[in-house]
Amino acid sequence: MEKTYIMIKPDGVQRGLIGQILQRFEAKGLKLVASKLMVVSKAQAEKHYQEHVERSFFPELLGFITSGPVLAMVWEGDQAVVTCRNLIGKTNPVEAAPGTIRGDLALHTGMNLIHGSDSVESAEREIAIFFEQSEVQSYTKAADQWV
Ligand code: DAT
Ligand code: MG
Repeated sequence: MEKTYIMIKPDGVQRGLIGQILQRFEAKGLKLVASKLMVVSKAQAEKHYQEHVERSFFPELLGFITSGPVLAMVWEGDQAVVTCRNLIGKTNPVEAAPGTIRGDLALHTGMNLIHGSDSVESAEREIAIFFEQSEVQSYTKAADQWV
């Protein structure tokens, strides 16, 4: 089953949006298989955002993502990567469709509430930055057959 790395960023934690964001993933029928509230280290942030190292906003991005606790998670399901990206919406909340997390709850690119892996390869890489294998659960949900 496909897994994806999802992270509620410091703005989402500070704004008290954890509950309503998680509700959207649960309601969709995805399965939570790992989660922890943690402060991202500079080394983890640099690895996680390595594709953006040359961008002008990189220092700001590192400062932001390490500025307070995040909720790091792994969600599992059929096509979990693209499904979660669709729930999250476009990077710039101005362009994110209503009904998406960023479209409904965010205003600015720099404070867009949540991260979701952009491919299966990215998901595997990102999950390994934030979780030990033993922290990722494998279990059956009775409702899975109804989703
Ligand atoms: P996404 O988070 O949708 O995968 P991304 O990988 O292109 O988007 O960028 C990672 C994060 O970097 C993004 O969520 C917010 C920040 N970011 C992207 N483009 C930016 C820009 N032009 N100015 C400031 N921050 C930006
Ligand atoms: Mg990205």
